[in-house]
Amino acid sequence: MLVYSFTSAQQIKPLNNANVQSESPETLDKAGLANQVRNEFLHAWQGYRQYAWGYDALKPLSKKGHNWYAHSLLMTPVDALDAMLIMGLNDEAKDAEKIILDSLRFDYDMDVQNFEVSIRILGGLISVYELNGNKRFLDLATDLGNRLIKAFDSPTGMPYRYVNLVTGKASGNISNPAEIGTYIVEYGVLSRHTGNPKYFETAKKAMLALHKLRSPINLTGTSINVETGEWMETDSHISGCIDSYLEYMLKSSILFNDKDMRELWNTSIVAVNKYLADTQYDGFWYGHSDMNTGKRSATVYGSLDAFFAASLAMSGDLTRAEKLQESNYKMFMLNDIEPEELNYATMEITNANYILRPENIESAYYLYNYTHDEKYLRQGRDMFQNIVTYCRTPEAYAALKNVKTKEKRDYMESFFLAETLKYAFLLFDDNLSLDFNKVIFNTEAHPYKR
Ligand code: DMJ
Repeated sequence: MLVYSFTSAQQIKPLNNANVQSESPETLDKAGLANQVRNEFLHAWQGYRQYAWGYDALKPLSKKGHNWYAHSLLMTPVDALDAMLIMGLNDEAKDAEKIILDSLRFDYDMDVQNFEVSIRILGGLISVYELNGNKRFLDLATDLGNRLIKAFDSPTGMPYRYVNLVTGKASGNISNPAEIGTYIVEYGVLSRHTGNPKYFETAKKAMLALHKLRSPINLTGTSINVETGEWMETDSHISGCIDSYLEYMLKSSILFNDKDMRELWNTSIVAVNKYLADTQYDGFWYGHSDMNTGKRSATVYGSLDAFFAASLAMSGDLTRAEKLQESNYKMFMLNDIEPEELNYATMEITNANYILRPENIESAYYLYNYTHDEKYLRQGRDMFQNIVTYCRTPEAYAALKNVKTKEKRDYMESFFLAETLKYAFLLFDDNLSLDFNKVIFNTEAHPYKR
């Protein structure tokens, strides 16, 4: 395995793994690394700025813009703006603020995915409002919230997956726990700022409805009908489709001091640790099991699952969090870049994509804050530097189709700016641009004051 150490803003010096592990903490140049992350953020942003300005996202290889729907919702500028404010990129922030205030609107007759628009756009607008105090961002957030909330108009109170921004017509009755239970943080903060409790109450009602439908052994499955409450897929895990439902139980219990949400977390985490945690192979992992029987169905784990070390640490379970972060790092370094999914029993890759996901660096950031152990700084540095090595393009950053061949894919997700580089920056930032203990991040890394 090859990792790299930055000796100056642009100069990369290869190190071997043995050197990295035995390196003394003093040699870590945190300020230099924070500056390096900031420079790479600028590089990625400038690529978007030059080739995709006004679009939702950049296609970095074809150097074009891409919209998710018929009209742009300015996904990248909205998602990235609070990172610019945190990193002190004031000119870029002004530029992004201007395009948002001049042209972001939601009165388009189009169906949008409730979950993605909520965590990225609603979540981003609210955190920008908290950071810059400009009420026009809160007005935009409130307008969007009033359109999205119509998705919750189902017989169970669990939201549909899609909603039309103009008509309010919802669709997509087969959903999943993540797309049902990842609203309470944004909606709760929106309620706090508007004084209208309906957002928080609606999001909480959906989580409670879903929790009621858990199995007798307190697990949830992968997909469910929001009209009937019938489970469509009973596979249980901590990965995509379930992940942020668990995360939001814990985060909302802390952010709003909500005892019901704490109870949801307490009930769920016991079952997750009993039926999904797996220590029988080399390391500590969370696999898949049937939600009704608890029987192991697959020994797979991936880049999305890596968020869970952060949640465990936040819940106070540092023992499991640290063990899981060891596995996270091992997964990342297996091929220098983490795969979307691997079989932890054989260490074979089962999905070789890397779409610039943040969760592994996010967990290193949380672990560093809770333990102050410098090994998490080194983990973050190695992961960040490998991303620079393999995903950087002359214009911006690109996802990888295959972490073995390192073949690039023509897409740069907005969460690369909103999350991956923000967490990397905060991990190294000594100026405390953001005090970890005073905020709760939504699942897209948008911070809200506690
Ligand atoms: C982000 O949009 C969010 O972190 C979400 O909760 C999961 N997936 C991506 C990043 O991987």
